[in-house]
Amino acid sequence: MLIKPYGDTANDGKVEVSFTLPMAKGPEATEAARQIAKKMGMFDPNVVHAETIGEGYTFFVIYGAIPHTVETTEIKVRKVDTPTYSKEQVEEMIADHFDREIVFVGASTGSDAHTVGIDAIMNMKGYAGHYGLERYKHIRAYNMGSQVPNEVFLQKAKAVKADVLLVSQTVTQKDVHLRNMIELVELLEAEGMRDQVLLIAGGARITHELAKELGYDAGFGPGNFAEDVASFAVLELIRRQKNGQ
Ligand code: B12
Repeated sequence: MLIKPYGDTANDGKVEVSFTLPMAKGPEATEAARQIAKKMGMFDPNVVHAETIGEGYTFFVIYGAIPHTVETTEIKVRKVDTPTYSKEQVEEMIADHFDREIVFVGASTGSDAHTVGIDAIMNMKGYAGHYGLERYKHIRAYNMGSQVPNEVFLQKAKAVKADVLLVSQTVTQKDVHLRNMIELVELLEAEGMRDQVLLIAGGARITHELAKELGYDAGFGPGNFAEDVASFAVLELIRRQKNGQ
């Protein structure tokens, strides 16, 4: 099915975009914003909001329409395809298949200072009504916080015999965090540990596809919670156990 964005009526192509221009607020800045919107492919762009956000800078919101469509039947997304179980179901699966705790070690690694994502997944109190891994029975969860060098992360993983490594990365300037993620895979391989752990990435710009490309077992972006990660990890560990891996 061919679809277009929807505003007032189906397939009218209406979209809203926002950006900042390095110009003081005024008629010329508004016209500059309109011209940028037109160059982006919008027709009938309407500057619906302009606000000074510092000397010589104006923030704009533009409403307009675009001609582009997408064919939904042709969309293919590489995604984690395991089901999500509740905390209690995950706990039961661990109890049924393992006679020990499953050990998770997580951190925001490298120079990354964003902690809220990894805390959302791991912290006892959880996030948005979803308890974190620290609260799960039969799971031992170590949250190392942020700006953890890959070497230190690896040492901890070794010391506590981690089953699952959780890497939180907010992919920022010049893709420095992608290089950091790859470096961890290389370190694990050099230590002969890559096959012994489940390596899972997450963060604002992380997709399953990107994580797989970088050599991880899975990737989880916004909208995922502890039970999504725990379900994937425990099902995968059970699968590997069955295959003698
Ligand atoms: C708070 C914040 C900060 C705080 C962080 C404080 C802290 N203690 O965490 C501070 C001020 C330090 C900061 C700094 C910077 N930030 Co900042 N920050 C944010 C902000 C506003 C919110 C991020 C957040 O907490 N989200 C809430 C959590 C819950 O969401 P989440 O991280 O996506 O996590 C979810 C999933 O992704 C997933 N998940 C996350 N991690 C993991 C890990 C695993 C293993 C799994 C399974 C799942 C998972 O689960 C979570 C729950 O669903 C965002 C903008 C925004 N509104 O998103 C920018 C943002 C992330 N920051 C950004 C930038 C650029 C920076 C700086 C580089 C800015 C600068 N020039 O200095 C620095 C980098 C500092 C550093 N060394 O890392 C950009 C990143 C752009 C990009 N390309 O991705 C953003 C998007 C802002 C923007 N629009 O430009 N930031």
